[in-house]
Amino acid sequence: MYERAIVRPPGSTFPDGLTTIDLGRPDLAGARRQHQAYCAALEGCGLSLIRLPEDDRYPDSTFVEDTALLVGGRAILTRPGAPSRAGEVESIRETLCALFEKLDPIEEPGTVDGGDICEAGERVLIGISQRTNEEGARQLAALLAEEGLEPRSLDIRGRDEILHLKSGLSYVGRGKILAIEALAGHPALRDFELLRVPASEAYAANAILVNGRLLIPAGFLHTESTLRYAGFDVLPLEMSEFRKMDGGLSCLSLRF
Ligand code: CIR
Repeated sequence: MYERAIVRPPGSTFPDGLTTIDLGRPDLAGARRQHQAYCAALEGCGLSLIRLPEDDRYPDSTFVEDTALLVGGRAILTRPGAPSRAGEVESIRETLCALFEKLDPIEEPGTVDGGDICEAGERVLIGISQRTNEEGARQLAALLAEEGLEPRSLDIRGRDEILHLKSGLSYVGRGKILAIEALAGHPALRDFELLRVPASEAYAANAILVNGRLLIPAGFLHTESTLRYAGFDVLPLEMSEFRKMDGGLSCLSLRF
């Protein structure tokens, strides 16, 4: 069960952030409304929120997930792979220092984006991507092993359709992984039961399980009905403005 989450609303520079997707410029007011609804949904799932102030120095800083991994009572500070996002870790460090006794950094030349880390019970899937390099994955795996977790890596560098590992899969509890077809056969996903997301709904592969409710992006009806049929308590949320910036539901919070 999660008790808390760290969030940061999109600042006024949000539309200037990084993106690889051709869906147009995001509407800032719309993004802020969607962020408020996202926060309300987390609160509705019983979380109390730590709301960081907007940080206009970093257009992508609303995607707090990429800056840290909170696991086993410790915080691992990442080292984001995109140069424009490097300063975001400093921007959240003080908050994490106040919350966690142990802070471990990923060190140069390693790079890791939190979006490439998928916690899946006793296992942790690590995507080696355009943002997370092999050295970063190696350092992260060593820290996770100290916590008794089993790291498994997946090289997604050839998969241009996804920015991060979790753009293409999510752990949804009870041994189940929601994944796009392109990842579904990967050997690292052995022992998991797979729920497949069709290519036309690939964005819906990023979902978050929060205290028994499964938050999914709204508008992906096939995936939504598959999940409902499988017995999930599904809560769809509008994410259109974050999608334009390659962001999904998991990216918008650090839950612990
Ligand atoms: C970026 O390119 O870094 C941001 N525009 C999107 C980051 C999304 N984060 C995530 O998937 N964890």
